[in-house]
Amino acid sequence: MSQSSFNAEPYPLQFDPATTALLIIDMQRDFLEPGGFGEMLGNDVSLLRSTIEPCKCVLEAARHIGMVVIHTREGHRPDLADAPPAKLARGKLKVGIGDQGPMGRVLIRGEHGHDIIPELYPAAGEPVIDKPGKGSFYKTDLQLILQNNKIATLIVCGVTTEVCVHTTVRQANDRGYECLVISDCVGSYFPEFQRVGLEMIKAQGGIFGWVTDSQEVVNVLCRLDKIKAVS
Ligand code: TIU
Repeated sequence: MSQSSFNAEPYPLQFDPATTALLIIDMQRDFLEPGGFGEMLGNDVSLLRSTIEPCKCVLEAARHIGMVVIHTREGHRPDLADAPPAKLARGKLKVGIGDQGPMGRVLIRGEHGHDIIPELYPAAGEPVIDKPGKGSFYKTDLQLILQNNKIATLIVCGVTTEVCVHTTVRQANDRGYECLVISDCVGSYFPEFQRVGLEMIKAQGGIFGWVTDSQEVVNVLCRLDKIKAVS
C-alpha cells in the first residue's frame, strides 16, 4: 500500500492510488450538446463545456498511471420499461425522454445523444455504467465493480454538480467510499448551484467528501509511479 495525499478542502485527503478510481459521471451529448435532454429541460448547455478540458487532463493523468477509470451514462432502455412514469412525465416537456430529438431519441441507450462526448470517450477496458437514475449506485453494478477492484476512494468528475454528481457522491459516502470532487471538472447549468453544491460537499468537516481542483489532481497523479503495467 502506498499512501499519497491531495491538497483539498476541508483538509488533505490521504489515498492509495491502487485503491482509487476516477469516476466520470454522465459526460453525454444529451447534457453537453445542443438538442439533448439538458436543452429540452430549458438549460443553456454551453455552461457545462468548461468542464471538458480539465476532465481530459485528469483522465489522461489517471490513464497514464493505470488508475481504474469508470464512466457512467444516464438513460433508459428503448422500450422505456426501466423509466418510472413519474420521471417521464416530469417537466411536462414538449420533447422529453424517449421522444425523437435532433440527436436521436432523448436519453435512450444506443442513441447518438445518449453516448459520451468524443473528447472523453471511454477507452477499451474502462467500465461504462448505464444507470436509469441520477445516482450511479441505483440499480447498477457499480458497487460490485468497485468491490472487485478493492476501491476505497473515488475521484469524481462529471455533470451536473447538484444532480447526478451530488446524488452519486451521497450514495458513495453512505457506502463508505471517500469522494474527492474536482471543482472545475464538475458543472452545473446554474452558477449558484455549482458554488453551493461544492460548498455542501466539503462543509461540516467534509460531510459528503472533499473538494479540490484539476491542477492539484494532475500534479499529484503525475508524481506517482505507474500502478500496474498499462496494456
Ligand atoms: N438536469 C440535470 O441537471 N441533470 C440531470 O438530469 N442528470 C445528470 O445530472 N446527469
